[in-house]
Amino acid sequence: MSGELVITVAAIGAEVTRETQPSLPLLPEEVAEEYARAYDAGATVAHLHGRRPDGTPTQDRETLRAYSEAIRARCPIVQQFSTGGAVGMNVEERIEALDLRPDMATLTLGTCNFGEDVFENALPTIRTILERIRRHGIVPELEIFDDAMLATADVLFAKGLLAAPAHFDFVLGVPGAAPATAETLVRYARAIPRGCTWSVAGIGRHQTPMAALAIAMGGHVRVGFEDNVFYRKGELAASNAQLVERVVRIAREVGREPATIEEARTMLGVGAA
Ligand code: KMH
Ligand code: ZN
Repeated sequence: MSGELVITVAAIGAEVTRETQPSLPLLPEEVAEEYARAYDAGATVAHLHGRRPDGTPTQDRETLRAYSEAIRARCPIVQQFSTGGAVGMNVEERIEALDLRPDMATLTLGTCNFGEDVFENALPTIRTILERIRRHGIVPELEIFDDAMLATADVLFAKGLLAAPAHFDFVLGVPGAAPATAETLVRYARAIPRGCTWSVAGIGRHQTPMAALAIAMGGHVRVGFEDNVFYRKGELAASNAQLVERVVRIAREVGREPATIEEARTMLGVGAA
């Protein structure tokens, strides 16, 4: 079975509320505690969204700075800023914190339905985000929500705007985008350019089955409250760390170990903490 497993934890998101998940971290010290516990459990990448103290989503620089510094004081987890933010944010708001030079930033390669909403990533938006990512020397993570985004990836690789090795994240099970099925995951894993790595983020009840498939296939995994607030049907997850711990148990049962922070940084092409 192939190599060490990189586990990304998406502990915050833009849509989950304290009403649906009372343990959702909002303040910098809560966020740092949540990511430090997830790191101790085996996660090596922190996918980060900003929230105001009242829970309102924001990608504002000072919020992300406070989160980033608080996390860094607790653990050397790879820090990955969202540039997706929340539906309806304008592109400048989505990328204003990138001048803090996080290790990584997401780049969604197209527009898709997102439940009742539309997650807008027209080509000019993609180009603007990619230009800012490159300007600051940040490693992109390419977010794929449906088939058309893979076609856009092909175009960007062909034009030399993206190059292997790159890391993809398949976000599967968003209502209105690609379904979280084994068929989709196998097809997507085969479709990306040679030399690239991938992870899967299964939404809601799909989180654990998608993680198990990815582990068996040699891919990597994202879990966390952003994508799923339950531990099992009818039972809320107690913490993001609890979700990471389950992934680590599944991985060890099939002969994979969670990556060390050095292994994760090397695989993703990010420098030392
Ligand atoms: N909140 C979603 C609309 C990302 O972080 O890059 C977009 C999102 C993607 O979460
Ligand atoms: Zn996100």
